Amino acid sequence: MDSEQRIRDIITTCLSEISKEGAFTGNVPYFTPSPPPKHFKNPRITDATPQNHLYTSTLHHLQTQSPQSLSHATALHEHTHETLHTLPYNLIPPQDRTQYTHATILKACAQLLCNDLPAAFQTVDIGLVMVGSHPILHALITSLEDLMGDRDYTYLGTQFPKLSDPEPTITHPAPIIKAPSVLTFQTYLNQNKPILIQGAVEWPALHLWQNPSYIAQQAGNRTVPIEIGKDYTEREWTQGFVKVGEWLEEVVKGRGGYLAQYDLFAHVPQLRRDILVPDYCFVDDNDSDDGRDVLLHAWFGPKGTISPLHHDPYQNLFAQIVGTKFIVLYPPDANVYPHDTDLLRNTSQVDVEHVDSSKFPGLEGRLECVVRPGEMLFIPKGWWHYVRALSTSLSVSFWF
Ligand SMILES: O=C(O)CCC(=O)C(=O)O
Repeated sequence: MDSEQRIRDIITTCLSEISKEGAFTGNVPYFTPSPPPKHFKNPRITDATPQNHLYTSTLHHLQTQSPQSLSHATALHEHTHETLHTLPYNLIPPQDRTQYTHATILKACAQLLCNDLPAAFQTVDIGLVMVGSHPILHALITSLEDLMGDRDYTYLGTQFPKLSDPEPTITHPAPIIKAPSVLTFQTYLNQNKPILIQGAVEWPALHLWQNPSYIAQQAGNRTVPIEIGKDYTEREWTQGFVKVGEWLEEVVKGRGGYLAQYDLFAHVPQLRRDILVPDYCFVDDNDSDDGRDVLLHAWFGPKGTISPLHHDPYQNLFAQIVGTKFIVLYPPDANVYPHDTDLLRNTSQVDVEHVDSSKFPGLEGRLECVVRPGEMLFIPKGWWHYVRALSTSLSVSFWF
């Protein structure tokens, strides 16, 4: 089949799939937007008329294969994108997310109609970053990847830079254990104590991810969010998007942003095959629901990335795959001088590598370790943790 026919087929399939979900067309429940929360008054949320009109006109232009579909789809996409930003993420009604997803698909179809395959690919990929995961977006990205064909990434080489910062002297070592049974692990979890687990990570990733060109073959074309700047408490810190292949080009030169706290595995399912959720995540935890999900995050970056001392509301198994990281921990009740703004209340003001004890006295309960490939640190819920990459580093955390 020629590529023009394939593009026409992709567009037809997309239009048919989104019409089944009916996010704009009055197929309840999506049509009537739910009222915004009481404290939030934004007329855009309640007035769905412009986007329903834009949807109808975009659809018409796509069905008649008119190039005008692009301007209509772009306007619809912008409209739904703005709606997403009128509320904090957890308050966005599901239908708003679905409308944004459908607008993303329509815009990509219009870009395909204009023969701009790379732009269509980018539109769908950023859509996936915004909404997490959606079956039509995944299917579309797979079809577009097939159309784009393979790229050769061998120029990235087969190894990440070996350069490392010197390892800090460990004065308060975290306890270490070799591949404990799940029952033994349970005793640490019950005591709410961190433990460095050796020999428990035996996944394909431990071998495959040492090679940057392998990662690029799986994900080189994909767009992911990236953090730029020293750490998230600094004024000049910002976020952006980058293609994994371009980001790897920087990382193999020892620089680049931090692909941090991102579910790369929902975004690029090929990489998910290289890792396993540890059995330890399923031990009995009185605090959690039985049917809980384990949240996976990638933390991929060059030497020198820093996550300042902070805590999270989850148990965490933090697995190191490539390179080394220096981690400092303090217990949940330690006096760590959190910031007093809402946004940074879970983050300490203390620079734990240069503690100024005249400014921040009484800091107690410190533990430290260096995590190496194949090791996994258990960070119990509420424990404060600081993380600095001593070399190029790829880690995966499992929050449960
Ligand atoms: O590796 C990092 O930079 C931070 C990891 C972290 O904070 C976490 O897993 O919760």
